[in-house]
Amino acid sequence: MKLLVRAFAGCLAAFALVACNPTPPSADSRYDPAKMDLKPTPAKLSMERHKGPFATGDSLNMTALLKPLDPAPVKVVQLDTTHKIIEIAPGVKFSAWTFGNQVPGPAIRARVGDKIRFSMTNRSDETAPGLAMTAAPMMHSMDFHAAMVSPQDKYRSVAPGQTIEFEFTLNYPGIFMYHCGTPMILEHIASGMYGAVIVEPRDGYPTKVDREYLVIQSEFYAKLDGDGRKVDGAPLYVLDAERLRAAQPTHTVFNGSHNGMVKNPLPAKPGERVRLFVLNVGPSKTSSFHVVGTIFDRVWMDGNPDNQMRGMQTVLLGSSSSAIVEMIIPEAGSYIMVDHHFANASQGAIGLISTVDKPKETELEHHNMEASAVPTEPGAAAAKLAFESKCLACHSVGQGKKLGPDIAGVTRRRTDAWLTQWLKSPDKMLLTDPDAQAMLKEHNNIPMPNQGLSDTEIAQYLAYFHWIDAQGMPAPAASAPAK
Ligand code: HEC
Ligand SMILES: [Cu+2]
Repeated sequence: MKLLVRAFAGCLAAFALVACNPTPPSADSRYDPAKMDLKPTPAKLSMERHKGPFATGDSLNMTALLKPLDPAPVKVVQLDTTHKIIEIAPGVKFSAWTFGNQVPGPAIRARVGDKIRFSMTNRSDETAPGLAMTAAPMMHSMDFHAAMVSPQDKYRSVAPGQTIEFEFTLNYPGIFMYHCGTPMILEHIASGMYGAVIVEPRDGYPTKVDREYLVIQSEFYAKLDGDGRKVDGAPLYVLDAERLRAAQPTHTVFNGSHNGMVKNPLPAKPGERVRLFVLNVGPSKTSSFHVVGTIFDRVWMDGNPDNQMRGMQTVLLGSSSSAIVEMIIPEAGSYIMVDHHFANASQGAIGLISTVDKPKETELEHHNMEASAVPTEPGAAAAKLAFESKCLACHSVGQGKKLGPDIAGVTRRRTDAWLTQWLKSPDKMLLTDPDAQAMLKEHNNIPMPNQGLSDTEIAQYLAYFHWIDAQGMPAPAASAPAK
């Protein structure tokens, strides 16, 4: 009986909900296919190449700082493909393929109902200033997730020197990825060919904010060039196809650079409401996007306010997923954007929203600093990359103690033989070596896990450590006793 009554009451409540909150007709009509443009005109291909700038259009945004919406109902956008060297981390000069000559490519900002009139010349065969022929000219294409068009017509691959033009109307609001879709797609994306289209709802967003920024997460898979080529004296890095297929990035970054926006934080003032447009490009990793020190008041999945969640700590973004997150900056401070998959954050997916211009680096516990140059000796350079992906979670270079000691000065306090022993089997050393035991005690009895390193890798780490200590970095205050 009791059950019956309860069921009946539930029914009433459900009925009341439906009765009081009918879906407004306007909500339906926003998604009415009859009102969408599903008949784009065919793409045009020509041999007339664009000259001059690689990206033009009033709706384009080149940095994290977003311009307000350009009101023109037709957005004319030119994004050409180039091959150029970009710096993904201090000293890591990577042979990239781009849209609009930057990685990520420029972001298009528009609104539902706008038309995008797009054109692209494949300029991968050019050697303009700033471009380098480290990658052969090749086919490229453009795939807009914001469009509803035939992929075979609009997203076809175009040869070096060819220009493709097509138009489409924005039917849905959101933050949409664009990328090159030429096989191997994975290689084209990992080489830098991606960007974002921000599509506002027809009537704009339902909230007002003080700041708007774009944050794009992506992975790089870099290795030293097999031919030992150099750029301005620094070693050239190229795509590591093996790591790419194994989904083992060397760098995971925001807006194309390691620790992007740490040195130049996104400004905000206490009490302000900040809207971040976050896109995870991947190509192969998920982002657990979080901002240390505040809570996402609103999260609009895929950037559409109809997909709203409130009071979120973290937003989970698969490859090519996005979200608009809005938060209040409560008090003065530096609020740390991270991928809370900390293995990704330790590869450089870190940035700041800060109430001060230049926050002190030592105040940023989540910040993984590193030496600003790169060793020229290939073994040491390989170890630096490996160190950044495997060791930075527990060690810093010149930024003080983390779980383990600061590595700066380690070759002055230990002999090479001792370090070799340690890296080969820290577990055994902790059983037998008094200096290792003292170090363990100093580090809250947290033993360093055996890293399973080969003899070659160990020799490379030693070369890297010697290189660090040759840079003249001051030894940190709290370090292990000298040996
Ligand atoms: C999970 C945390 C962790 C990781 C990952 C880690 N270490 Fe350590 N490391 C430690 C700790 C903790 C110590 C201090 C000794 C102890 O407590 O076992 C240490 C000590 C060391 C030392 C000795 C430092 C000194 O001052 O004598 C070296 C060298 C070192 N680690 C290198 C590395 C390298 C290279 C890697 C990556 C391949 C690495 N560690 C990865 C935690 C870690
Ligand atoms: Cu491409």
